[in-house]
Amino acid sequence: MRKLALITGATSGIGKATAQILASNGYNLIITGRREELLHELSENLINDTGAGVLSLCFDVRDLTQVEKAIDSLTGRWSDIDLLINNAGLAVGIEPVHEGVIDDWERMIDTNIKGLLYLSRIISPRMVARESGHIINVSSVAGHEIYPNGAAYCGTKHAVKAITKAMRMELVPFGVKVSSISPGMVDTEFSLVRFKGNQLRADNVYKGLTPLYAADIAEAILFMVTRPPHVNIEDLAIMSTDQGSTRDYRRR
Ligand code: NDP
Ligand code: 8X3
Repeated sequence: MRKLALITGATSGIGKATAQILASNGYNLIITGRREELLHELSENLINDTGAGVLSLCFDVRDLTQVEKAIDSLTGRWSDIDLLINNAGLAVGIEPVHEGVIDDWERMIDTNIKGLLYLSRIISPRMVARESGHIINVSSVAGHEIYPNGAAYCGTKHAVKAITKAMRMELVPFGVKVSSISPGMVDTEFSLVRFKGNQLRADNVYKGLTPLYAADIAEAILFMVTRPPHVNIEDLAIMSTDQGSTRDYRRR
């Protein structure tokens, strides 16, 4: 029988690639994001290409009412989620704290931290009741390292690391796995969002090096979810060969 995964932020990048690989490897999916037309397009493609059952839910993870309404609407075969992937997230802005844009900070904190907590709060009780399930939080190298002009974003990903560890301790008694994955630079819409639509600045991030691609992270997530029941990957850190740290790159 196919397992059921819910992926936040499946309209693009890592979330979309993860949806594709999980649908091809025996999962039914609930895909979520704010861009409804992209969800529909992905849903149709996944159903046609893989035969997976796919349901799309359009909501903003920052809005608790929307999150509750969406998850409460799940019934029957869509209600018992085996795998929650808290992937929706963003960096926005690249200013030092003394020039920081408060709205940018609020977007990052509300999405990367509060959204992840909302989804986990609403979905984990059913996992606890069934004494099975797996939650994977998409963290970052920015949850392990810090860099100037990244105070708020690095802060959110350090928070994801702390939340993941605490959640793991809390859910161990119920046989629910909690993991995180911590990628370095991945070529997605991430930089376009960080630079507020400035394509040139976004392209420069990946110039002269080979970054990770979303499919690389999706493959790692597939590895994490296909470990035997007694194995839980605590955190999987993954960098491109051309990246040494958040500040060291090999560019040619
Ligand atoms: P993308 O910008 O390509 O994808 C981000 C996804 O998050 C989109 O599907 C977007 O969907 C969704 N999203 C953003 N805000 C919200 C919101 N408020 N409500 C619901 N969905 C939201 O970036 P990535 O794929 O790279 O990012 C995915 C995760 O990976 C993030 O948590 C990011 O921090 C992390 N990460 C990325 C790295 C990178 O270098 N790319 C490196 C390390 C970690 P929509 O716009 O439709 O709502
Ligand atoms: C994204 C990677 O180095 O831009 O999480 O913070 S980095």
